[in-house]
Amino acid sequence: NPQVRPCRRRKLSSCSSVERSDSVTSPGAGESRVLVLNTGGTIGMTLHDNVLAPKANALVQSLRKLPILHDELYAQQTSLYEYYGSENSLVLPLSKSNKRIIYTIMEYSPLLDSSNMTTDDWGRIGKDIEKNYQHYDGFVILHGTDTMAYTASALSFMCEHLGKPIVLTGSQVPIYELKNDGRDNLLGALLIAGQFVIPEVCLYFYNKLYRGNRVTKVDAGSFNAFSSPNLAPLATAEVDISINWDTVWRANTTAKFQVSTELNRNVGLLRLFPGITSLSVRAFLQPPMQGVVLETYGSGNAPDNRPDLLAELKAATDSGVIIVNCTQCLRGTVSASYATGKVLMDAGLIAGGDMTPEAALSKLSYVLAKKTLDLQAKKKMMAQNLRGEMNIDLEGAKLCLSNSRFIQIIAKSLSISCKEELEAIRDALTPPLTCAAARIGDVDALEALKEMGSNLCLGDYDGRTPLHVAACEGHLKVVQYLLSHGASVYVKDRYGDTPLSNAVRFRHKDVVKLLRKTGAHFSRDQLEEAGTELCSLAASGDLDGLEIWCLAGADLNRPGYDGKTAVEVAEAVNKKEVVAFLVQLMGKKSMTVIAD
Ligand code: ASN
Repeated sequence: NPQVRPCRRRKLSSCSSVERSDSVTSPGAGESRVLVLNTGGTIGMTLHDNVLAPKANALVQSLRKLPILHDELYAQQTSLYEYYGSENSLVLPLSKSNKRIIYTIMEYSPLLDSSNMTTDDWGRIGKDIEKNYQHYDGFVILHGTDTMAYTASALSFMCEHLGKPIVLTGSQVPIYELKNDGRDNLLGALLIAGQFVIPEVCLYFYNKLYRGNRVTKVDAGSFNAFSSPNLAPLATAEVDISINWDTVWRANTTAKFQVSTELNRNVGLLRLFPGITSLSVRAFLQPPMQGVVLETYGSGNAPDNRPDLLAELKAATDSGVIIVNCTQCLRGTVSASYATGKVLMDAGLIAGGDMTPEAALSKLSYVLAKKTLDLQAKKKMMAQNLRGEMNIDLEGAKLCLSNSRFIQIIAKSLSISCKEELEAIRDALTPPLTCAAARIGDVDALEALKEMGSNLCLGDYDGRTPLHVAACEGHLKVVQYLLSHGASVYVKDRYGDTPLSNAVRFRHKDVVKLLRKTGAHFSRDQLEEAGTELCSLAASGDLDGLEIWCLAGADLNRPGYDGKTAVEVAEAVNKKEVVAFLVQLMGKKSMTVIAD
């Protein structure tokens, strides 16, 4: 019952100035919500009989006592526990950018050492994110380091049309020990997931944020345990958090987020070594095997003087097994530059580019499970860059300074020569130009700016992106264009507004519909406050306003501040046409829910 839920905002504003401490957020400062899925790993382990094993129901209690990871005073003053109905919600101290990150920990049972994880565990994580997607701004997954690169890769493929950050992290030393890396890793992951709309499955470790499907564990003992050999980090968190927005992958879609938990288990990794017998290769490739990552030498080479071996590989690809060629080297890509590499292409292998074996394996598992695709389509998909897991020619897909003639000309006239200054000019000029184009509905201008290398997702000094502007103006075509070029429906401007709230405010129904289709939604607080807004629209007979709020996802039965619903208010003021309209809207809505 929404009536009995304590209202945190009212409580906060009713604090006297004496009660208020510096740690209480100033009015208008944003709050964001992060869901932490604790799956296990060293971060929450303790010693039992001299070996480390996960300890259940201990993490939240221990975090509560750490001031850098929980602000108890703020929690008390804002009735945090009552509001979220659980003791598992914690709040970080105010961030540098004046943000409060409230995080809720969902602990798995049993907690696992990641060496014990299977594809079923990936499915569970995926489902939990899907279930809670609308309620949180970002997600952190606490996970053991041993198989974190596999889980991160798998989730990157399973999460289709992702629009919010998912950050995996863990530690090499338990958080309960005096000197550990768990606190820093958790804090960094929360700050990123709660403050930046990076629509990727990422891995955060030792001050760096990596694309999840690019990492591999390279050190069993050091805090610096992961490497992303073929892609620079997406962000570094040192004195400040600095995001490399040019590298961030974008979904380019108007489709809603969904998680595909279907995975094919008949996949495997086979590493070539000098003298490998054709017998063991044949045994490995036997049914039910359907997909194999062959880890080859150097730039994708195998012996070209071993017809026995090549015949086994060819027989397998002829019978429908997909074999992907990845290099054993930590860094670099496969290419058919040697005769010893070309023979593998002739045997029907697919070039895996610079994919890590972890990424190639989980991609195979994801692609092979696609029931609607035939073998040819699956092979084609394996060769495509689905989530930034392999390098392709990035022209046009990435902001590229060398392409940006317009910005270069300006830089030249200002006598600017170094890369950093050039980038600063580009970042300063891009948002006003793209926002101006969005304001007048000029898709061609946006296209031209994009061709020149401009990132259409950057926000201006108020954090307003071209999508916010187009949503205000009701330019449906521009909204469509921006969404299919990577714009995010979840970005909030400095006032906390999303493109959806802008489109509702200016009543652009078609834009609201398209944003909703893409997965945009109001926050929990906005939905709770919608009751009062609906009542006032009902009282003034504003049918148009009621319809747009309904399209935007408001619950027409939600009561206003005095406990009355919009229908009751309309009845009280004798607005029969409003009552009829609301009843009709509610009927339509329940029908679409059934159809969905
Ligand atoms: N064995 C542990 C795990 O993967 C290692 C760690 O988390 N550092 O769960």
